[in-house]
Amino acid sequence: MSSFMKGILIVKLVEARGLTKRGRDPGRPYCVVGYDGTEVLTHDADGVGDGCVWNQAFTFDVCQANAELNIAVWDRAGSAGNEFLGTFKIRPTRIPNKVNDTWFKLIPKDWKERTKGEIHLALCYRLVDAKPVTIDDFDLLKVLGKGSFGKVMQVRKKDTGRIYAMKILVKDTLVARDEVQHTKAERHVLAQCDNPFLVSLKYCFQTPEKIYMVLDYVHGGELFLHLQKVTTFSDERAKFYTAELVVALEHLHAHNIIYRDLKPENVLLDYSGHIVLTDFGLCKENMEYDTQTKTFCGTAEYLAPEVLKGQGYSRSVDWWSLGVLLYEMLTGLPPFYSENTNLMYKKILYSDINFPPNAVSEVGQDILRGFLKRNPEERLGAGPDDAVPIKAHPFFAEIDFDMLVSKKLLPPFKPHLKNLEDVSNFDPEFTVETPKDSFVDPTTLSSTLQNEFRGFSYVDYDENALHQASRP
Ligand code: ISQ
Repeated sequence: MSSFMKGILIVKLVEARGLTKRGRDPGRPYCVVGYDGTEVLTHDADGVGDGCVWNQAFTFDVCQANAELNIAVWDRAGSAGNEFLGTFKIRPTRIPNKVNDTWFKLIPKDWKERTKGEIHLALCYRLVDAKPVTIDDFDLLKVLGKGSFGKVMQVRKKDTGRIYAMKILVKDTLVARDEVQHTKAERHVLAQCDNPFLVSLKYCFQTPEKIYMVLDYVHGGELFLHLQKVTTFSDERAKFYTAELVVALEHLHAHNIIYRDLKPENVLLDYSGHIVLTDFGLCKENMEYDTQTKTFCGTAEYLAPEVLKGQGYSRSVDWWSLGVLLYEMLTGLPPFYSENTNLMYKKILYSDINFPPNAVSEVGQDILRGFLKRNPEERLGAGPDDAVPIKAHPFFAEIDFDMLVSKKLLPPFKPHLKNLEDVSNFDPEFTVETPKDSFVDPTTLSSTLQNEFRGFSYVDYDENALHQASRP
């Protein structure tokens, strides 16, 4: 993550050979190319068999050392309009201007599958001028969401054409709502964490009036919207999302961070249907497993009883919220839901968990009773081993967590998208708006308060020195 431009990676998908699925040539193979959280698509290949050609190049912003390039090949003419043909991952070298022209063998996502074929790629890393990134480097495309803090927009970086989500926060509002600490926490958490299921921060910069965070654009929209469409998810689908969330929360906890705001609105689906956790504004940093905090925050339906009571709480509050979310995915409503907030609080504190008939399997009920233990010390995941006993619960018996962490399990659902700028998975209430970086009166923030925002624009001095050194 940076406030400076560093380099670009040019990836050319040239051609494929030997692609087969169940003994036949695929009809319309295309590739999903992912680099450091950004995903793009090739067009369908010209020709089939060994004459399968794309000759299509993409440019990615390089913001992070050592990011992975993921290629997944699909057949649009395959079963259900989308058949998986194979994948591979590499970490492109960063030797400036060296073209790496190689064939890569496709591997399956699942040991039971058979994949065949190779993909011809040409890769080249280039340094770019180390000039600071500003709002002028982006075209504003759509509004994706709005809150009291500011808004999130879909943007296109003008030089590389890559699509990102930009969160714009107004400093005055952050100060007035006492949100400066939360925003700082978000900035630090995003900069610290590198996990496939956590949104990644690409650039961060500021003006005297605003903070700008440029994040991965997550195409599939909120899990909430997908759940609303179908009311409940199948056991398999709910299990898959819960397992990916276990890995995301485990990663935050390993960095001594409590997430505290797990709810379907903060869980997005990426292009392929994997989960991406966003919105780290409520994260509490520096929390060892037995450290307690007292701040009252989070969303009513998902609040753990100890938070409601104003008692100290620890990272096991996240396992409670995950239990609420899993219950909601399986039954359509949170376990203690009421339209009356006071009644809902009472239910969270005192009611038994009830399961609608036939909605939840025996093992499902068992793991939910573990997550929803009122005594935080008895809760599943409460001990120093954190997620270890959760992953070992029979509910997750079919999940291979090693495969899951490396995103090798095929998601049970793939969001529908017309193209990579498609915002149909976001709320039309926002996306119909004309996007603009609205004018804010030149701020009257005192220099002491401005100082509070000092850490936001991050300069990687080593990288900077590299750019300077490489100039003629
Ligand atoms: C990324 N993509 C789409 C929407 C988002 C909202 C908040 C944070 C990140 C996002």
